[in-house]
Amino acid sequence: MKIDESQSGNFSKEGYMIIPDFLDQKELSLLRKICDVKISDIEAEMTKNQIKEDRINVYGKKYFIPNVWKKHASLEAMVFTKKFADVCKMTIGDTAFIHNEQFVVKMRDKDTSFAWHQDSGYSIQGGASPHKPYLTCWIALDDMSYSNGTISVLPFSRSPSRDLMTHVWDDKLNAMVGYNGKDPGDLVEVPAGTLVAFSSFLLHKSGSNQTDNPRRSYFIAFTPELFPHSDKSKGIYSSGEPFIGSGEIVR
Ligand SMILES: O=C(O)CCC(=O)C(=O)O
Repeated sequence: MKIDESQSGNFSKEGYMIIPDFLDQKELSLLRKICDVKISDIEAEMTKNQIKEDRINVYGKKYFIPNVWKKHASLEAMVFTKKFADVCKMTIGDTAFIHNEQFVVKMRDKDTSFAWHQDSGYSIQGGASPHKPYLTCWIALDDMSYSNGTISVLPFSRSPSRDLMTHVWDDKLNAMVGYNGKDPGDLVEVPAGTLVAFSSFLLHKSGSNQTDNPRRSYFIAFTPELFPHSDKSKGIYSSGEPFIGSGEIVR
């Protein structure tokens, strides 16, 4: 994996950077395998309980699978590595905590798109207090294209703001919406193993999967500070495990 200055420059200027071949074949296979086992477990549980929907999971259509690294030593070992630390250092600095983590899986379905949003917009909706931007690492586990619902980004230079923006809940879209402008954004069509590292203040969206293959991504976010809920009595909003301190991996 190589991160050069133009990539980190793009992060500070435009809010994101793309790192090809971030995962090697072994890491890619590991993540795909863990993801597929989790999908089978969720489907088996839903079948047992005779339900088609469980929170935001919809049987055969979309799955959000959080906090997996905590249960898989091999995944934890893959996350707590120099390359994730390097990405954090180049983007949010020498201190980083895990903010959240999940697999996002979309099967063929027209309702698997996400409207324009900043990840921090969802954090605020979820009860977080205003915070410094954190880093989202979105990793393609399958080749990503328009057809299978890849993400699009709206670079900072074309965005109405580089700061936290007001999001509005849209009942029809069943989503938070942070941008209604005309810019279609830049489609991110990348091969499996690519990392798209972006600021939680970067507007992005994603399409629906119109293919017959699952579209899997792995998402892990790192925050430079532990920020609280806006209701302070609820404590820290982030997942919160220390990742790097003074530039060094904490464990
Ligand atoms: O389609 C995806 O994987 C991206 C979803 C997304 O935008 C998000 O989880 O913030």
